[in-house]
Amino acid sequence: MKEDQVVNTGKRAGIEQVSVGVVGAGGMGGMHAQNLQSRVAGASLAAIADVDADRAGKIAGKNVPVFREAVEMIRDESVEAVVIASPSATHAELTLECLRLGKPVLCEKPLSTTAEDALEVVEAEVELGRKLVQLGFMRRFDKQHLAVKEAVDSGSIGAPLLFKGWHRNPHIMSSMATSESVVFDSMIHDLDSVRWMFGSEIDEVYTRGMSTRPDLEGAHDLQLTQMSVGGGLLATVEVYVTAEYGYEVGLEVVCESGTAQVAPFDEAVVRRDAMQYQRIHTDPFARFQPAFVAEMERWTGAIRNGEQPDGPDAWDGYAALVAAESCIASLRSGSPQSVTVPERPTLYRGEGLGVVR
Ligand code: ISE
Repeated sequence: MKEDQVVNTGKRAGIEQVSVGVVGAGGMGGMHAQNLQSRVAGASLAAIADVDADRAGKIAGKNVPVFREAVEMIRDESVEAVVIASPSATHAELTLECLRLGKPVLCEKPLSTTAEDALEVVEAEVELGRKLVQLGFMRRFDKQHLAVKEAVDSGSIGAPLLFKGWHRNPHIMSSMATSESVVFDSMIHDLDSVRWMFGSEIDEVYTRGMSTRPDLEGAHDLQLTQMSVGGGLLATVEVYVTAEYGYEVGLEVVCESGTAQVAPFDEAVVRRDAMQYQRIHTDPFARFQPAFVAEMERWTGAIRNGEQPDGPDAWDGYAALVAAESCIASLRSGSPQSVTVPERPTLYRGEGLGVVR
């Protein structure tokens, strides 16, 4: 693709298939690559980049080129749009490279490992004057989370009061062996869910935690965060990354005259031998498969139509990181911490999935 033919300015509106390059062949990158190869309408896997070429090659198969260097793949003319699913510390710099080239980018959470670096991405996009970045907050595309938000926004159960979330992984992943990585890699989803569900910024957080096993060397694998939101609402979020029994993301929003909550599990209940059984998910890929496909189709659909993405954006990625850093400060200090997010730039005030009032 010629660099002047930026797909999202409408110059190439009406393109049939968006050719997407994926950076990272690990769990998330592999899942996105496979979705692009077989589930996402209107897009295809153009290339995959990973330092482990064998791992990337296993996903790519015969016809998809494999790159060792992410930047080389991003710059390749065959790549019209980019999914970044490499280690979190590389997200901001690779997103900036996509912005420099005018290429739409779906960046997995977190946008960066610091709010400061995420702000650099926001500033680069504001400078560009149009949005190219969508963040991988896929819960916003989960049918159950959308149904809860619809019930809350409808006013049919009164004004929202309290967000109660719980987020459990069966086991800690090697890259998540610190209290900080539990916040940046896991709790970041819950912080975005609170902002999105209430359409407001988080004002204050109070995070406490415990280390449930000696081999974690003090890392808080179970954390509880209380929040005040949007000048008067409340939220509590439990994140437990060594829950063992399975993978579960729960949510209940308590409103004035009712509540809305995601169903525990959407699997059949089997009764046998005076017992009943229901399968529980063991990873996010199974639980959120439809949401991952929906977020990708929303993103590539906007590209095909020559429009800016309207999903969770770089500002959402930045604001969640500001809150995450306050959670870490609270965990360390043992006291509540305020969350100070500057005024939202005009670029991020449009209507759409990503809007937080
Ligand atoms: C993982 O990186 C994800 O993004 C999952 O959605 C989340 O539930 C999990 O806690 C993270 O480790």
